[in-house]
Amino acid sequence: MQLTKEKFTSDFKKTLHETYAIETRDANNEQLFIALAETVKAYISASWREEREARSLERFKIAYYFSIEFLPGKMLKSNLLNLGILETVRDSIQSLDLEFDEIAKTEKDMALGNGGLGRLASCFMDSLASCALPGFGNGIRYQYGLFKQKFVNGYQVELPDAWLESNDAWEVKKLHQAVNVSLFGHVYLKPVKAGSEELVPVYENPTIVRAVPYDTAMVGYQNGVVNNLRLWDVEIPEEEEQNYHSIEDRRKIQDITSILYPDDSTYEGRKLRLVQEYFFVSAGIQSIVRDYLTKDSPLERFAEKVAIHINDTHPALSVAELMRILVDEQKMAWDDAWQVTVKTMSYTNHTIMQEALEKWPMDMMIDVIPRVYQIIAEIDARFVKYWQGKVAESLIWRTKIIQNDQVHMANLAIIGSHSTNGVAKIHSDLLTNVVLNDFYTLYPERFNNKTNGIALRRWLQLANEPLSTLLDETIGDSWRFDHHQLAKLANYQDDSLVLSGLAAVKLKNKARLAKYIENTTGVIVSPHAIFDVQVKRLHAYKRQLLNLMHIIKLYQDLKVNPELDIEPRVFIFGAKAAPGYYFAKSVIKVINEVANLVNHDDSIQDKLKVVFLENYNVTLAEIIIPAADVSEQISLASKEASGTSNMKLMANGAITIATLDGANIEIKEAVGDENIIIFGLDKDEVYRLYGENNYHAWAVYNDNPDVKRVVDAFVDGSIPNIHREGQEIYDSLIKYNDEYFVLLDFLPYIEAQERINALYQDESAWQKASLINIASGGKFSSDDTIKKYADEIWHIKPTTD
Ligand code: 26Q
Repeated sequence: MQLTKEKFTSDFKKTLHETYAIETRDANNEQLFIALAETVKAYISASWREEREARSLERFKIAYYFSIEFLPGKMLKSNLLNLGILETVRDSIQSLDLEFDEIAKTEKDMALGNGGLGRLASCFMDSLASCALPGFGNGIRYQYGLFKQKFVNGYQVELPDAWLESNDAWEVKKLHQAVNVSLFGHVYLKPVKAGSEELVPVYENPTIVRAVPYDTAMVGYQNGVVNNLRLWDVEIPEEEEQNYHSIEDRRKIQDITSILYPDDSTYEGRKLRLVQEYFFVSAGIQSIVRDYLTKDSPLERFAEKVAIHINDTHPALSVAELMRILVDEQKMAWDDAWQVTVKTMSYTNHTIMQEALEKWPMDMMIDVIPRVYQIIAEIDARFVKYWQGKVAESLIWRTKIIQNDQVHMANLAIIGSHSTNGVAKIHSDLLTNVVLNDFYTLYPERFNNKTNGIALRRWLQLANEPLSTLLDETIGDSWRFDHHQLAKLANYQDDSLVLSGLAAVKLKNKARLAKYIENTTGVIVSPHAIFDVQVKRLHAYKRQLLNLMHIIKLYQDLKVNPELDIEPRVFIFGAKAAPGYYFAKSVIKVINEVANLVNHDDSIQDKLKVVFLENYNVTLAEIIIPAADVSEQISLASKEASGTSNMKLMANGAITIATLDGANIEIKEAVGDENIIIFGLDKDEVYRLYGENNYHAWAVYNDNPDVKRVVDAFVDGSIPNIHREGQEIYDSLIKYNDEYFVLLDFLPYIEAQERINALYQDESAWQKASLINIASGGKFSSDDTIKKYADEIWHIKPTTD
């Protein structure tokens, strides 16, 4: 948009007067932020309205991205960047003698997600708008986002994240677009009239709640497009007020949108979670159908105008809910409704971990959503009938939706949609060849891969301004619009000026992180040391433990030989553990205690520092990632579906040390073997080990003194201040036979770390590798990913074409 500094300054002052009746000099940063956000929101709203009108007239096909998590982080800078007014606003604020960055910092992170899956949804929201694609988000407006993490005595403690306390500056409540959602009670079918064959469902004693949408604008990158993220809040409907007398009754309703479940990669079959899933699915689909019905098109053609995407199985009830609305409410014949539903729905799988696959007890479903359960049972019965006689009976029993009184949500999503995709090549291959092979036999045409991507606008332009400026100076600024242009940087791989420029940028980012580390932990680190980063949720399969064991080994080696020739390194961790995940919490505690030990030991001459930063979130990621030299992507091969921090880190010039897992494999293809450090078992070896069933962790431990010395450190008292945690880790490796083959990959990992050390010591070789990584970052832009979803799955087109 066009905006002069003067116009902005006057709009901003006016908002401040109207909101708080104060002058800029009397306002605190929170007030300044709200006024700033309100001013910007007014600019956005104008295009938002125009956009809606234009779209409803032309009736583009729209994709709705249903996700139980969104993780946008802060939105001020990204909105300003995308509106094209970041510099103007910065200038204006500076001229008012205010600190723009300090004001921006007061915005609360919108953390309505756990990790990769939620952040991916938000990168996709940015890319949809930036590619002018009509794609809208649908989710839950949680009162509390993901818990805030604190360390007390080295232990993780969880605190509530009341992000709405100072009100979300960006949302707009749309009361008039509220819908009712029906839960619990009983349902039976009765003939429409006596003697009729046609049956209608009769609901007895349902609990009716009101779903109220809050819309947040998703601004496209300098293209005038504004999409919508619709999050649903729960209220008690006015007409039901008389049924809710006690605070307890009201609380039960409010609970529906109160908290985000803090689990990641595990399935927790809690009733409230099922209620949440149905709540946002039903509200979303009702509002889509209602919109559609205002445009007098027959429902048979619904899928020509609407695509609904199921982000992991959490919104898989969409299949049954759309069937319910079409059949029960719109009186469509079952077979016609089924055709429409399958054409409308598509599904992404984000994990192959068995313990993450959602299965709901039949009884719980009958209790919470009785009519929807009946519909799922009918879908299942028809599925069985359809395949009988066509394929082996055993195959049908393995793929049906309801098995042993449990509803398998992935089965529902696959059977009820026309597309199932994995999130990296290896992951999609494992789905078709192993995990979902039975479904692949039934529906080979439904399976495809869509490798994840990241919003480079946030992860490069916003998070790494020094690098962005250097890129502008070196290759021009076209990369800001077309990420493939980043490849031009490769032409400068032997240009010593560019290489030293990159080194200077990295040093600057590391100095900023060093300051943050000192301010938050008191630990002083040198920006000249290697910054070795592992940031992601804490999970056994991601193997933070392997990283820790390398640190312990370095420490032991330095104690024996303080003159050991290693580059000084700072190991930086950021990770939250699910509150009930004891093993993960023990790993955090032990890392913190190793940090304590190492950071206070003068004898190792600052060659080793360890910091575990509290409360890893989007904002912290924006500080850590640009400062990383080394990116740790060390999951057990086959376990990490894709990973996305791997992409963010390489695009910011970090060298990846990785197993052949997830998107690491595609990063290796993009940067070339010499610009990434690969080690460890590959997926075939892992599967072979599973098949042979003769892995003996104890033997690896016992036969190898290097392994033994490190593992013993968990129990022999050499790490002070740990209690049962050391024993728990020891037992996971030795007593429970090392489920994630940490010991098998340990020595290859040490050797790979030695390659990292040697490469870093060759400064120009390191810089060159770093440059090639940045130049290859464009291949992981979520713009490309989302265009493939648009073309190949949703069949939606840019509105600007
Ligand atoms: C399920 C039931 C009850 C409560 C919570 C959950 C739950 C919540 C979140 C289960 C799983 C998740 C999140 C999964 C996730 O983030 N997966 C990651 O998705 C990324 C984006 O595709 C991939 O890059 C990662 O590899 C994958 O681990």
